Amino acid sequence: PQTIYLKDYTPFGYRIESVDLTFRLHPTATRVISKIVFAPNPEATDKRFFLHGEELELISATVNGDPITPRLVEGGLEADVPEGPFIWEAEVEISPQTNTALEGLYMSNGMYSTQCEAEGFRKITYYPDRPDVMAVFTVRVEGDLPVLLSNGNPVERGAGFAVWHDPWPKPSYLFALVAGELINHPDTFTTKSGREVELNIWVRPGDEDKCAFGMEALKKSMKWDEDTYGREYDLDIFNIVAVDDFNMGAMENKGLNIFNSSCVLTSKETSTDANFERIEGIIAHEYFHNWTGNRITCRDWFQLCLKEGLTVYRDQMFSGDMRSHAVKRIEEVMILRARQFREDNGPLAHPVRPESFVEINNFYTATVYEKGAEIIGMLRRLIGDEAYRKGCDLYFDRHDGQAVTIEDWLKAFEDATGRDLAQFKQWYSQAGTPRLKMEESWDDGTLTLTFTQSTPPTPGQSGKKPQVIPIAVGLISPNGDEVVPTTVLEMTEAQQSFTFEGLGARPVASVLRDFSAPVILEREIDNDTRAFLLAHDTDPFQKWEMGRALAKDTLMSMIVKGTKPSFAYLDAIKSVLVDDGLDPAFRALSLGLPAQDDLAQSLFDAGVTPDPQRIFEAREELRHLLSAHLREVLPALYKENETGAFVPDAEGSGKRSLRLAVLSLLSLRDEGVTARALYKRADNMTEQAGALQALLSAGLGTEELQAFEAQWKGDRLVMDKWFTMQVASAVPETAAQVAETLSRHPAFTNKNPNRFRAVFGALSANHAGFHHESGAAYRLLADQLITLDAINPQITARMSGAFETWKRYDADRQDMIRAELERILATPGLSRDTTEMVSRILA
Ligand code: BAL
Ligand code: ZN
Repeated sequence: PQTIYLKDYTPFGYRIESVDLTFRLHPTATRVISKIVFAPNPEATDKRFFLHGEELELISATVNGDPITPRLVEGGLEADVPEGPFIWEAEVEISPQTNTALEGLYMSNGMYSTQCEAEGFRKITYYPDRPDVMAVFTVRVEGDLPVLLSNGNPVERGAGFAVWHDPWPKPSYLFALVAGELINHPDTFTTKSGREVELNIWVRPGDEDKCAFGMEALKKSMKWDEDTYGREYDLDIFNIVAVDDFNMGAMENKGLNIFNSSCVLTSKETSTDANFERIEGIIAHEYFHNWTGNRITCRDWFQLCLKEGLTVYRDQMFSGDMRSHAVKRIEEVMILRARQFREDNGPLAHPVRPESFVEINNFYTATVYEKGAEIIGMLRRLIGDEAYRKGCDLYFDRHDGQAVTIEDWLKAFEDATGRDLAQFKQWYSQAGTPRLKMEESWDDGTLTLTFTQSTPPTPGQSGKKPQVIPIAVGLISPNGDEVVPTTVLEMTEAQQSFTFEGLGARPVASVLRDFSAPVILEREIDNDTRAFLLAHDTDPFQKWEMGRALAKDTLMSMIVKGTKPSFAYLDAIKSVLVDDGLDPAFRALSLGLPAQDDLAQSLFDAGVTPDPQRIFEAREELRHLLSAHLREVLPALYKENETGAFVPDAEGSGKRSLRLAVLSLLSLRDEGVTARALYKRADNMTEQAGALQALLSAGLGTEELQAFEAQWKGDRLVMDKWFTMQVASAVPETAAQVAETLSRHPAFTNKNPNRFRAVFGALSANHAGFHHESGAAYRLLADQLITLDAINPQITARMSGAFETWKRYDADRQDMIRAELERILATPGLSRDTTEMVSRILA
């Protein structure tokens, strides 16, 4: 397969003045008729007329009405065209029914749906399928179905057809079409300039009572973007559609967002608090793309973080405003460390703006999304809120309607602030997580903090340069008072010292508050100091971080030295847990233990080969000890945090998360009596699934698992939870067997990405089960990926990331994983997606 390089970018030789598409829908023989007005692009030197096209049957083509025979070449066609403007017309045939890759136009449960980002439009018709070619589309959809949707505003509707016109120029990856028997949940929103917008959430019949929360989230998002960024919606209508078979979470097509049904449908009976929170964030994310992605898009796919990092940052701020910034930040950092730091530590590490790719679908990564968002957060922290808004406004004014680059984004901030961002820009080009070492010295009222930064080598990048690192610091005096409030230190050199003068007694430094930069902080700190900060820090993130560090230190000593957990940790956690002044959601997060995967990486970093079984056992041992140490407070906490009627807001979900964390520990002591009672009584999925999980993690719950299946066998989304819970809670020696058995369950299918992930995503996330010494899970996953690749390359490639950490483990495990990766790679006809991923992991 061909490698594409950022440095090779050249503009397309033609501009598009208009696109007219007609779709004659048929499950196996859809006709797509295109009429495109091209004109030479004066900014381009390469005038080759090449249109992308894959898996298309060309029926006919004309230029200015004259039939032509284009040259079919790899990945598309070429034709000789006139020097001036001309009209290209073509008719192709495609087969949505057999499109199991879920890219282009496909069918899901009898409805037609599209997914074009990144390069799916070329499976619909011949077109310059690149984001820098923006055009105005008119689309006629013909089909004997009640609902026929496309982008933009509705123009005409008749028996068996509908016409849509999108007045805003857009790249082909934002094209969308949906057709089927759908029911809408309607509403309206009046924009700040007084325009009324029709809003619809379209779902399959039977799901119409699961749209109300999503609709509220959409309206809140629209209002928030007006209030916070001054950005208003720009069409007469905004449609959201729920689709069961969907590779991603959702897609921001202009005026017609398409969602994985798991990311939009809610009801208290079927969705957990975590689902509600995530759905609110995803609806906001896709809506926010209207400005950050759609009106201003990416020049090429190397700039993906331009829209994704920024839009993730925007949805994070929105969720913080809707709920709790403190809790949200802790959750973000947990995700960043679990996914992005993991990626940065292994063979798949890449810069936020990669320099080359074989298959762009492989770069929708935690690095592009989550680290991309962290960069925006650092920029804002360095320049301040006002300058951030000024820079954003300039960016929107300057580039509306354009396809741009990271350079354009940063230039807007340089011009708005007068600041040089040349060094800051390295965050986009340098891969790897910086290590930030801190040393302290105290001299007669002056505290000096000396920081040294270094970034380990990553594939293709050996020598790393110093980055700009905003380090938020506060100082706490020995009596627990904050003597220096949060101050942002701006580090730019490899080593740098900062002093705080005029201090009375030697304070304790609270460093990297609010996780002000995506780095790994290394400092000499004992458990008493951690416990002190856990008790006194005013920064919620650092407070949580200290509890987490205590837990990690405790577990690491248990694993490496076989020690018993320290009372420092157990007592400190107890104090947090019973502190009524703290948010219950925060207390629940503090009770959580570091993940096994996180411990494995920390052991590896400390020069110890991680033993997955030992990690699992130590964590279980600590859970039992916590349960014993907290036995007097658990029943009361369980009782106090009962909520009344279910409301999926921050307050209710916070109390339920604490209550369920407590229940999980209680279940280790009361043989599941409390959890069984909750299971029977629960009127919402948060508590029903939470009770079942508590039982399963105590080795109980067989009957409830059966009852759950009987109750929910008709609900695909709830059944995904049923599949996941069993694999996630399986003990190491049975995890592969449980997943294998479930893969033969009549409700299992590898054609539905949610269901495949429910079983095999859960298997790779069950650390000790996946890495069991038998190698059974490695073999099972490889078997499944080999089969899935012929069906859905995107999901196969993504799931192969389960093996990315293989070099952490012992020689036997490495040999077994290498053999499975080589077996996958040797599969005849393996997709470009999977070939690239597996090759990178093996390299
Ligand atoms: N653009 C792909 C889906 C998303 O990030 O919104
Ligand atoms: Zn996005």
